[in-house]
Amino acid sequence: MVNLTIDNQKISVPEGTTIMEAAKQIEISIPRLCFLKGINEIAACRVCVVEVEGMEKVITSCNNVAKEGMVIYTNSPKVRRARQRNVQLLLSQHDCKCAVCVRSGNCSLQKLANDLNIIDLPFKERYEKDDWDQKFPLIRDARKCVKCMRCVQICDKVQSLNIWDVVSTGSRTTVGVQENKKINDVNCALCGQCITHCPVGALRERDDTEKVWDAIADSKKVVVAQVAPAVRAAWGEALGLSREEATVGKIMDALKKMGVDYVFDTSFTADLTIMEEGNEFLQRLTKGELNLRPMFTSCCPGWIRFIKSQYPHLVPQLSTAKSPQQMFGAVMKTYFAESIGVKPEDMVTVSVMPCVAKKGEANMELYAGEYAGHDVDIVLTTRELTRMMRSAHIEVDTLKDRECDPLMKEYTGAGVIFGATGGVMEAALRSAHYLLTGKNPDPDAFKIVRSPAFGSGVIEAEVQIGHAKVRAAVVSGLGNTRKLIEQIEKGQVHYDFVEVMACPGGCVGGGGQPIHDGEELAHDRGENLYFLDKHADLRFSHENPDVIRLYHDYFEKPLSHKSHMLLHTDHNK
Ligand code: HC0
Ligand code: SF4
Repeated sequence: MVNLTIDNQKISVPEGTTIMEAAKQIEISIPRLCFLKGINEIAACRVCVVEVEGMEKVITSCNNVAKEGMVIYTNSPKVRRARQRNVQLLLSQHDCKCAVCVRSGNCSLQKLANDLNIIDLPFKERYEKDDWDQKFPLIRDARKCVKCMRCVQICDKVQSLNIWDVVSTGSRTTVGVQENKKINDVNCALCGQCITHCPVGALRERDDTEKVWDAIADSKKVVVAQVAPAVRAAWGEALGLSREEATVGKIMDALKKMGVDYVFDTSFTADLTIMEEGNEFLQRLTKGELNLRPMFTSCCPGWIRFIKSQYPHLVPQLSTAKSPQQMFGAVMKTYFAESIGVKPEDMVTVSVMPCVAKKGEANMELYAGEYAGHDVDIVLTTRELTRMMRSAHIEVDTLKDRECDPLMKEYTGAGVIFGATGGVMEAALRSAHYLLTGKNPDPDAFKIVRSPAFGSGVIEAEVQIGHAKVRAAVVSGLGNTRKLIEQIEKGQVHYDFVEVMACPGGCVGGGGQPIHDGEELAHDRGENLYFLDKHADLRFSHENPDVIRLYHDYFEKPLSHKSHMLLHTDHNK
């Protein structure tokens, strides 16, 4: 143990403990900007400086360890002056137009400047400009980058893609796309993890909210929206609502108040996906199509971008099922449009997703049907949804729980858990059990595939369904996925069915969710979805009455010709 004094309090900590950690143990929170535990501990911002008695210069606390006899001050005049100066230097290379920044009110630099009582900038502002493709779903604004390196480290250490890098040298050292390339020319998965870990507004999603307002204002257009499972677990965080208050029914109410004509829950097509993908899996399992094993889930577009660029030879092993988002778009523009007597070209389909890659998925030519253009016309992130609510001056405490519209109103708990890692697998196993044995299992029979700590990596399970043994694996985070695939490729592990989600913890931890600097909330949000499933009236996708009717009235049966035309795709294209 090491004994030291911090702000006049004596403390003993294990050897190797950083000064920042030691201070935390006695409830002293040292300001920081670039620090991300275990991922970015490089003291790039120099905000976490402290004074050590006997040392002339202040030192950073995130990467210096506590030593025997140290006497430390975390808020002395010397520290305050140094910290202020360091933040002023950061501000001088940052375009401080907070009023026109998406992160205003949610920006760590803004908060620091305010907390440190910085009311003037003695340095000349000097920020870079960049020529960025504004149509790309991920937008970088070089003028706002403070070179904290978090994006570089997240993309490298957590997602294993190294899209960002330190470019140029000397005083021109900055962050940019690897090898000074254009973002379109590298293999960004669009997971958005660099956005949710950016402390300022240098990274964001493409704003598509105006397109939705235009569609709503166009009297010739019928606007039909869907809301993804994981959005319900997080939207309230941005508006100060508790988990209990922030129901999905209130999102539906808000969408209607904004002028959306019909509202649906993507959990409905999550159930439909289980019918298609579950049957496809059973076909591969029982027909012994060994060359196509393991079958990989295909609903996460970050994962699809990853497999296509990193392991193209494995693409045939993806399920051919479209994602629930795309299935819903296709069903809206066919079955639903026919039912309400609207031409598909007069319909605008909007999705609200916790994800940035869903914008890329919706834009793909692969998903432009013959009926009326793209399955999904506009994708909003959870953050964009809450911005729209604010700009529509909706008072959240006036929102009521509103059901989805008829025909595709129902959804099951199995559909809701799609939003957490392991959820797709669990939902599929529940229905596979029914399909193989004719009986429902206990709905919690396969909870082994739920991760006890979301984002901790891989979960493996061997489950018995009737006479069949299914070797399942669930993984989230692309770095974890890369490790798992390498093991599969080396023949070290063998699975029949693998669920992959690009974001740690699954969609609940998605790159389009509300941002809480440095705090990982995927676990809590996932628990929320499992709570909703536990209390749902229906917990098996195959029991969704609206899905059953959809097959009866329209698709006939899973994997029918019509299903193949509308609900499946060829990922090889
Ligand atoms: Fe997801 Fe989905 S579960 S990818 O995380 O499968 O974004 O929430 O909407 O499509 O349903 C995201 C969330 C979805 C889709 C569903 C799947
Ligand atoms: Fe890397 Fe994901 Fe950011 Fe793309 S979106 S640069 S893959 S972290």
